[in-house]
Order: sequence, then C-alpha cells, then structure tokens
Amino acid sequence: MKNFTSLKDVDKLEKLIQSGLSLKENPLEHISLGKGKTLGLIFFNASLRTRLSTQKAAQNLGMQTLVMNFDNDGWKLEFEDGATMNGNTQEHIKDAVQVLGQYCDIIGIRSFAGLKNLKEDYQEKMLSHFINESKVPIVSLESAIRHPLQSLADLMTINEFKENEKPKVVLSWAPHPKALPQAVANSFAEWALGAGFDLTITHPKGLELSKEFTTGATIEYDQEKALEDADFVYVKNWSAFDNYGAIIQDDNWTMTEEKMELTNNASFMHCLPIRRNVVATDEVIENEKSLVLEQANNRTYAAQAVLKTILENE
Ligand code: AN0
Ligand code: CP
Repeated sequence: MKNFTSLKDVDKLEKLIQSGLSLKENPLEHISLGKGKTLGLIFFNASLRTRLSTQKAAQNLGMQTLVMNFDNDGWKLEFEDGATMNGNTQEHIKDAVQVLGQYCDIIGIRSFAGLKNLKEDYQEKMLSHFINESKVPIVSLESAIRHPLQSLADLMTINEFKENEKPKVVLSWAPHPKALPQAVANSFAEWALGAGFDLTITHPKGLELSKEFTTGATIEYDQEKALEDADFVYVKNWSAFDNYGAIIQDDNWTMTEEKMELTNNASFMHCLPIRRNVVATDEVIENEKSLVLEQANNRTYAAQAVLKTILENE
C-alpha cells in the first residue's frame, strides 16, 4: 500500500480488517517496526478521535509523531500553478508538501469538504495536491468526500459483533443543526458494499448520495420500512447535492428507541461526535446495543493496521 485514501488503495480488505483485530489483541507486538520513523498529522479541521487514535497507533508501532493545526498555525496556501503570489496566499502547496516530506516518513491529512463548491469538493482538491506533490505515503484523516480510517474501524466493529455472514446494515440519514459533509456516509457505503454486506440507505427524498458510492445498495425513502430486520443501524447526517451545504432539519428522522424496536435487535452505530437528542436520543446512544465507543476504540487499531501495512510496504 502506497497511500491510504480510499477503499481502492486496499489490496485485501478482509486481511486488513483481521490485521486491525489482531493488533487490538496485542497492540505492542510490532513496537520496533516504526523505530526512527515519523508520522506527520496535518489538520485543517477539528478532531478528537482521529487526532489522538492515529498518534496512539503510531506510538504502538514505535513511531514518533508531529502534529500541526495547519488552519490556525500554517501559512495561507496557494493552489494555482504559476500563480503570482502578491495577494493573500503566503506559501504554495507544492513547497509545503515537499517540506513536510523532509520531516515525515508518512503524512496524514484532514481536510473537510468546504460545502460551497461541489466540483472542488468532489475533485478532492487538498488531498489531490498532497498525493501529487508528496514523495512519502499519504493517509487520509477525512478528506472532502471520504473518511476511510473511520470506515475501516466501522467494518472491524461490525465484524466483531455480527451474528451472521451477511448482516443487514442500514445507513440512516439524521437531522443536524449545521451542514455536514457526505464523507462519512460515502465511505461507509463504499466499504460496507466492498465487504459484501446487505446495505440499505434511507433518507428523505433529495438527499441521495452519489451513485459512485451507493451502487449495489437498496435505497428506501421510508425509514421505518428500511429498519425492518436490520442488524446494524448506522446513523449520520450529510448534506444534499441540491442547494449544496444548506441545513436540513427534519426531526422526524432522529433515531429513537421506538424506531430501533422495528429492527432485528440491531446495534446502533455512529462515528462521533454526535449531537445528542438531535441525531439520536440519549437512550439510543447509551443503550447496551450502542457500539459508538467500540467504534471509537477501534480507530486506534484501524490506523495501526494501515500504518503497519505502509511501513511493511505491502
Ligand atoms: C464531521 C463530518 O460529519 O464529516 C466529522 C465526523 C467524523 N462531523 C462534524 O463536523 C460534526
Ligand atoms: N470520528 C471522527 O473522525 O472523530 P473526530 O472528528 O473527532 O476525529
């Protein structure tokens, strides 16, 4: 694996999931693998889980980490080739990425969708510049349209808790007071389908995700119908393509205990952070069938499996 930015970078998905689960059993087994190597983590957005679990993963492999909040502490970046930089931008992306590569053996980058320019977001502007300019491997810590480390942790979690080979997994849209990216939902669909799960996506009309991610899933606009027989219910807000970045508040879509009762005693999943009693009620989040903390826990071992694969150059 050279870079880890999407499911397409993964050679053998099942092997990567098993590697994560085995690292969870024995996190320090490969403590010498990353000795003398440095992981740089560059953040353009807030983070709790990704920032700390990826550092922990690197430390478990004996790596050093350098972490930078680029949005607040970095120079304002220029992206245009050949730009005359006499305006606001202070450093060209190609200089910044090459310099980072001198200090780091692997670079992680988090850069959310701006939710203003659909085309720019779907071109993965920031991530693409990092991939194109970097001589060292790039790991996505959530890009404009994907969150692959989250999806790997989610699949590890489903593997730990599934009771049959092909569980029914439902991805259900939820309301949110701020517009959010499509990244978590896109990636979850991409990875759940890649793993061969029976995926149903439910959302109000107009909130369709890109077919690039959902081909193979059942789309069901009736949430209650979608929840029937579900083994796992993954709840997440995302923005619509129409009126891209607009806030959509439809409280009928909040996940409640009554709705969870329609399922096959399903486990509840969310990537966190979650707006309580908006996305899902306290009772759902704190129910014994809630896997949200286990998903967050698995972020460390998902990141560790990815870093190990890159370090071993497999
Ligand atoms: C982000 C999102 O929805 O993409 C990050 C989730 C891991 N969520 C928020 O900004 C609340
Ligand atoms: N789930 C997740 O990526 O959380 P953070 O945004 O806190 O990193």
